[in-house]
Amino acid sequence: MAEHESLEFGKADFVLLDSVSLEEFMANLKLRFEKGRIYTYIGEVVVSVNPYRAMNIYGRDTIEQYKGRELYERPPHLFAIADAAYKAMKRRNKDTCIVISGESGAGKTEASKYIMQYIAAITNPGQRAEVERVKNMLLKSNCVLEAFGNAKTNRNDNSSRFGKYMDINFDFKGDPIGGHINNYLLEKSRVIFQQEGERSFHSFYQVCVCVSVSIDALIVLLIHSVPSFSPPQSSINDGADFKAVADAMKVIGFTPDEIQTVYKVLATILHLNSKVVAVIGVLLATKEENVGKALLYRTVATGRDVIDKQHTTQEASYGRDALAKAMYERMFCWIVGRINDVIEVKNYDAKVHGKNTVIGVLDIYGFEIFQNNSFEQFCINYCNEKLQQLFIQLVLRQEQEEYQREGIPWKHIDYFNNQIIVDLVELQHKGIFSVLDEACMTVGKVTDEVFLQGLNSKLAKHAHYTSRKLSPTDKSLEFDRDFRIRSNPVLKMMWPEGKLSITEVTKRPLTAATLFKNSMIALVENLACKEPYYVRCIKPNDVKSPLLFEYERCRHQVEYLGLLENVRVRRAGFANRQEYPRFLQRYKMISEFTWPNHDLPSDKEAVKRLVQGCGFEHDVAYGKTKVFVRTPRTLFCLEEQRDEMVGRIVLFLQKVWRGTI
Ligand code: AD9
Ligand code: MG
Repeated sequence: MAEHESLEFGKADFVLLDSVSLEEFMANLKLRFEKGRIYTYIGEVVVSVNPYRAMNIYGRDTIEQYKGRELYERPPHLFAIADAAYKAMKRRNKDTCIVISGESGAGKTEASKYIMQYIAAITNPGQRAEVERVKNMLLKSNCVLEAFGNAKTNRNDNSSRFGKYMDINFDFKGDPIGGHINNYLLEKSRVIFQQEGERSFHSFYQVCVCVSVSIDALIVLLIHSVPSFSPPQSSINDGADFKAVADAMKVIGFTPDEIQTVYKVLATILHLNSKVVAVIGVLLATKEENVGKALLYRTVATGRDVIDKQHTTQEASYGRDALAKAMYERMFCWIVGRINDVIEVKNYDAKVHGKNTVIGVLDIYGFEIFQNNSFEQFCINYCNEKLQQLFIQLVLRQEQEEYQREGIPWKHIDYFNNQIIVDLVELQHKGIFSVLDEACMTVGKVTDEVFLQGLNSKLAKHAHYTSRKLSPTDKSLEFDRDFRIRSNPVLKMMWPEGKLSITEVTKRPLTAATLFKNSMIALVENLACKEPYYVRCIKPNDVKSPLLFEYERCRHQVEYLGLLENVRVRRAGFANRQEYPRFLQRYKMISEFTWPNHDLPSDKEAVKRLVQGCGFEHDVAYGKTKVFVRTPRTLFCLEEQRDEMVGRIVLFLQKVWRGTI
């Protein structure tokens, strides 16, 4: 008996549980975790529990076992989902996406890297040099982005502090030819503040521990003269990581000047935090007075003129912090942009090469609650709510709606519709973001109180709103517009704006909240038009232990991820559905009634005859426009028969060509 069918390791698919209850679900999850089986299916969804130890299940031999195989043939694995997404893309020309969700530290980023490694390993059998180059860059980009966008938090030593969506583009052969990265709201407040036990972004520590000759002697000196910057103890090897990142940047194609400038910006930010204006002048090759001006004045519009207005002491220190944050954010976005320059597909001619399809991989920052939560935590958690809503929409609601539309008998299954939470945050005029925008537009002083009053007056009656005190709003947009650097060409790319005109100064920039909301809406729209595959990550405990399965902690995640509802819908439903003409097109060769063409009154009738002939009637339902297949096994049998027939037909044709028939 194959391992995934053995009871010793529990059920490989939650759909196969004897009865669907939370207790049974949890017992199976726990048993599998304890037996080192970290992956379990719900149909095509992979549930993953972070093992917190190195697992010997990602090597070349394992990859070979999953390559080209159907989902149910092997024990559950990320590779099977990656393969399913790849096959859908290659066989059916579909754009697909893999959405990885779960709370902070649950294993999303690791999963996304294994998925990318798998795709890299199974493609380009012809070893084309250009494709190998692209693959190498896509993989190396992770290393660079993690250095600048990840940090140690109390929940995760390598926590993603930005959201990442990466498209991998494939040519008609199914080989990767490029990619594109979208990044979402970097948690830039980390540059100036970290909670007890946490760190700033890895890049700062890497640049600090390194005394490498690869950095200008002057910069090294200046970095080491930063007062009061000693990284907290951690298991992270910043020295080794520094070398890996520097190497990855070189491979991707960052020039020596660009790399040096990145170090300069890091050093500048470190110094900004220590208030040394003169040093910054040297690092950024800008006049000392410019630095002083950027920190002590802001550009405002009076009538038809633009003037520089001096800050109060408090404003100036706020401005300094805002500048440090903005510099880091701009550098980060520039790095992403540079990577995109290199990996983006150029000159692809669809007429010559066929459709260029994509697999998108989404790895966002996980849901988190700290003791003090800033605007960024709010955005991170909103993003998670939005993705949960997409999951509900695609997996649960659409599934049920389709059965109703197609006239298939169906018993409705209740689930929590997350839309109400998403609306609370993003609804025009009434949502939290709108209230925040309004508060920011209030003439005079924008205070927390104005915002809180707005929330209380607009949302008091909302079932999911509780009033509380919130942290200050982010004003960095106002400050970073004022900082203009002219002498360093790389820095100019990070600050492309020239001198601000009157219209630009008076124009109200979109708030960070609105920008984020818009980017999330666009993200969800983009995901919704692709064929989605899901990885649902669970964090077994809060102490990073490979042995501990904290029952309550896991149960909570199973509940809020809606996994039980997922099992119920899946059990009641059908694994696969296809429109009649499409189904016929794929399988018509396996029945004498349909090959090469049928003479029945409709495609639906023809499909019925085909299915009858194969003896699968009990496992199939006929909708108005589609045929529904309940279990994947039936589909595999159809696929096998098809393969066999296609093989025979090819053999026959070869004989005809050779003239032996
Ligand atoms: V966050 O929302 O970015 O804070 P993630 O991304 O969900 O979070 P991450 O993938 O970074 O979590 O995993 C956290 C840590 O768990 C890793 O650094 C590993 O030490 C550990 N981990 C996660 N997945 C695996 C795995 N498949 N095998 C071994 C793992 N260790
Ligand atoms: Mg992560």
